[in-house]
Amino acid sequence: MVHGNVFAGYDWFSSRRGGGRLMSTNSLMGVAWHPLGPGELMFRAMSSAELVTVGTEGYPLILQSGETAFGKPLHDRQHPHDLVMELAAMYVLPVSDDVALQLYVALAGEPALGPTAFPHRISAISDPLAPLGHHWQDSTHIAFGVVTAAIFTKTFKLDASWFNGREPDENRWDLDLRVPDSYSGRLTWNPNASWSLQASYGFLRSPEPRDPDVSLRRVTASATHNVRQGAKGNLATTFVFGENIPGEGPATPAFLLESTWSFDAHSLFGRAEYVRKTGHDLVLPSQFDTTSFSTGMLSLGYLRGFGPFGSLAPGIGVRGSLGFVESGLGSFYGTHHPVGGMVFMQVRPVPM
Ligand SMILES: [Cu+2]
Repeated sequence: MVHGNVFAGYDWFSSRRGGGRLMSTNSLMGVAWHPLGPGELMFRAMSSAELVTVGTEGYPLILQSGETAFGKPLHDRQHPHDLVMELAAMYVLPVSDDVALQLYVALAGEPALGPTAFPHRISAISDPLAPLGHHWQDSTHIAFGVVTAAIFTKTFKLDASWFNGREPDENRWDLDLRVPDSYSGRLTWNPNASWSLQASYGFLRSPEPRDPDVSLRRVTASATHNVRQGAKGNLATTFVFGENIPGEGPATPAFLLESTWSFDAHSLFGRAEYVRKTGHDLVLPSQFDTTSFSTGMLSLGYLRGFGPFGSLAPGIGVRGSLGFVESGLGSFYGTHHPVGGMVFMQVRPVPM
């Protein structure tokens, strides 16, 4: 199976910390599987060209935080994803009609922590930009060194990981392997065909290279709802809560609600977020390092699809956003309501 999603367009945000540029967010994924012994062996690979099409400095996304560029922490920009997003093998072994075991080993891949990461979510499939809570909710989706063991039934899954909790560095073409030093556990419940819920906990040792002595605990919970509407319609919605509890400084929560509604050639999508970020996260002067601030963003977009042409479904879209910056932060942004806009093209495979 091959899957991918490519966006290209002009991305712009207002305010002192904003900016605009042409960029492309993208990913390509391949999965192959084969019976082996009493179970099934699967290989997964996922790659992104963002190291070239976004570049080291990231793309403008006001209030965003996380990872580094040119030796400095990034702020108000979203980092590119690594060339190798996933390189993993997985073995699934049924032990009865209802229960199976799973072992996942990845040079690059995701541990059992957080919801389905945003590049894989149907509720975000038409949105070219990352959520502000990425580093509170699903940023571990690229970890360099992961071992996960799982037991699952038709409705429940319990998985636990031992992994490298260090964020990817700014050299996006290599694998930043280290001895695994972090762990996580997750319980997922799919009560019926429409709902998927998970809760997870992780301990990330030394996630940020600029603060090697600071470790982080992360708690997440999420709910995803998906419903088909007629032959060509679909409504997918995700709610995510994530909280970072660092060894030093205040704990900060992040809430996200996003939805994509597709009908015939049209898609409407939206995202609402509230995240508390510290002065350290937003790279303010050091006296604000342990002060946390309320930030938020409302985004709405529309995508018009064309074709399909063979197995590819191109489209043209627009996206607008309105940010919320609390009063203590206003002087750094020069506004309490930064706005953003994007016009873009998308190419993805036709839905199965
Ligand atoms: Cu990411």
